[in-house]
Amino acid sequence: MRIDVLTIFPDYLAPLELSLVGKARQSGLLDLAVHDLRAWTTDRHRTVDDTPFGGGAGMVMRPDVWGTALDAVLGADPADDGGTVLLVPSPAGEVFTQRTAEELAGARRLVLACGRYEGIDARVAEHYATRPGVTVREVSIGDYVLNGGEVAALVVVEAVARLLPGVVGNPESLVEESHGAAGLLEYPVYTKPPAWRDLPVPEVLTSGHHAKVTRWRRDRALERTAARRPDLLERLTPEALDREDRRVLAGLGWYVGPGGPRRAQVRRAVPDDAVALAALAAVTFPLACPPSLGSEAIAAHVATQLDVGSFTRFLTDPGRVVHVAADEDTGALLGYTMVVLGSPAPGHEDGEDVAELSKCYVHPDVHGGGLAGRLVAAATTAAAQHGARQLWLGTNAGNRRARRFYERCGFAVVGRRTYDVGGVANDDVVMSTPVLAP
Ligand code: JDH
Repeated sequence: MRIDVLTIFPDYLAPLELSLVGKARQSGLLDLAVHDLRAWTTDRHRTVDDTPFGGGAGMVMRPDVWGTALDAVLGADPADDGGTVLLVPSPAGEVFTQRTAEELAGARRLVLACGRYEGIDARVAEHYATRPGVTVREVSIGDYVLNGGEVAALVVVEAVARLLPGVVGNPESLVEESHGAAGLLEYPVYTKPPAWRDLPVPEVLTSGHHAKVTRWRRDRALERTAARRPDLLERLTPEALDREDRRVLAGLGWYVGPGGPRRAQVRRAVPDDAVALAALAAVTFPLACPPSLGSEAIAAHVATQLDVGSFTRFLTDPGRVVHVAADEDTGALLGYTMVVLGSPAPGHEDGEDVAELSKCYVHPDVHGGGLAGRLVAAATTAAAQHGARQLWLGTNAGNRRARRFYERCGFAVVGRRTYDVGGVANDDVVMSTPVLAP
């Protein structure tokens, strides 16, 4: 690849002679030249700038000087086959990303025009965009203000050069880069000594347990990304996230919807939630029923027990605690739980310290997204705060997925009961968990 950089501060580009880029240059993979823009000035003062038309502060770089310089540099190309990209660093450019670097690594030739002052007369980019074989890209290396394009040129050249075949000493590091934890920030890294200033290396890394190391690194990458780059997390697809990923994300306040990870809030329901709760219940309840149960029985239950009036009563009953999981941005309800205080398990005597988890449902679109665990945790905490020491629930005997989920939440099967749905008796298992005092 051939790279030409034009600047009024050629010394600024000296670092390009060093390290990786220098190596690529020596090996002939990269042919780099830095040019002093003032070489193409014709006046005694070697002027490159002038006052802006339309007024305003500062100076603007003259298009005539840039035109002469770029014509000379572009024209000196013996193999002009169209693979030339003219890069103009600008605070108003498209953001330069790894994707941009990958695209530019495919070009035969890059020409970087480094402006100063308030930038380069806009006609320069406009003019060269019409030149056959030249693609103009105005790029910004980030949302901060620099004094000129030189530092951006250094960034662009280093990011592109290391992608050229043979430039990076260890090509495995490039493979790992693109196929590693794609879309997540890197996990933290450690080396010797194993203890430094009272800080040990995380034990798992010295355990020799490869699978555990891989999982630990993935968890740390997820944590970092959630904390520092939630925008990256939001761009992941659901398929990119396994069960353990979802568990970790749930603990960080995220759930995985059909469009990927999103922030979810778990909160106490308010009376205003009644309409949305009834709508959610009408979707979730039928899916939790055994196939043997007729649709009329289900419809009857939904219409009489899960209607807006019922939820309004639940939400104003001091003996019930309803929690909802809601999308943090849209407010859409994703799931809910209801705890009935002072409700003894079937076949057990009254107890003020026994509560029933009478409902726990999550919208099918977000099943396996980690919300149910958070809802049960919120319900359990609320039960404890209301004096419960035992929380029980009934779940359909045929619903093994639900039973396994409650087991993971700390519930154990303690008995059976029959449960009426629309006049049809159903076999439930009864599960219970001790609740720790708050
Ligand atoms: C090229 C000159 C200096 C500074 C106007 C813009 C208020 C215009 N990521 C990046 N930041 N800055 C550059 C960059 C800066 C440059 C040139 C690149 C040529 N300058 C300059 C400020 C303005 N300013 C911001 N607004 C909020 C007005 C030019 C860059 C890159 N790449």
